[in-house]
Amino acid sequence: MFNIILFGPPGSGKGTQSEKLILKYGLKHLSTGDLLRHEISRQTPLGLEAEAFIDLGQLVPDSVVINMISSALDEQRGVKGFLFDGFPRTTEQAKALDDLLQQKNESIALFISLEVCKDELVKRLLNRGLTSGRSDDINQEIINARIEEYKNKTSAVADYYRPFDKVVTVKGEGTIEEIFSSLCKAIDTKFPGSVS
Ligand code: B4P
Repeated sequence: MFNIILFGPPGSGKGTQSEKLILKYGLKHLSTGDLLRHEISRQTPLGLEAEAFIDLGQLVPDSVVINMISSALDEQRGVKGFLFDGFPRTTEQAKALDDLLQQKNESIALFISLEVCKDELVKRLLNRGLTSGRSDDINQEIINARIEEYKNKTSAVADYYRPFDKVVTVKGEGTIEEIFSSLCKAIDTKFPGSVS
């Protein structure tokens, strides 16, 4: 399997670029943000618990997200690989993902970090908030809280993967096509012949 983590702060383009990468490389998209929003829309107990954290711009507790990803991995058979989007967001989640993959004799091949300045992140998220209906995108204070959570809890996840020579940094500013092309170049350089 060919498993990739697409990493970056809120609004860095993870979701946007994931949609394009899964088509090109034939991967299964696993977005914890999408999975949580699905639970919220169905008002399940997990969704109700997650909603309280998301509405404050905070991360959902590790145990909730790890169980959710564990079930999602078990549901998928015969896939070429996974594109993890928005997961792992803490070092605890990264360790849990390693364990889950190891049980399947799998591992992470590549960790791609999208880099975008704070002003651009805020601009994109407020802009999405005009149409997305997402409660965490409409208020600048909540957006600031999400970016703080990223700095305090999530950015260290890159350090977890760095010793394994799996981390690649890609500039996440420019047009969507320009960034997609940089991402493909990063993947193809590291793994020639990985296209589906
Ligand atoms: P996510 O759903 O992961 O939300 P996100 O980080 O805001 O999305 P993303 O980064 O993918 O957005 P994109 O740039 O594509 O998480 C939401 C919340 O769920 C978190 O705050 C947290 O509470 C919780 N959560 C999720 N996973 C968790 C975990 N593992 N542990 C704990 N909690 C978790 O899009 C942003 C906007 O920018 C879009 O409108 C897009 O069109 C635009 N855009 C993208 N690229 C652009 C470009 N190049 N130029 C201009 N605009 C661009």
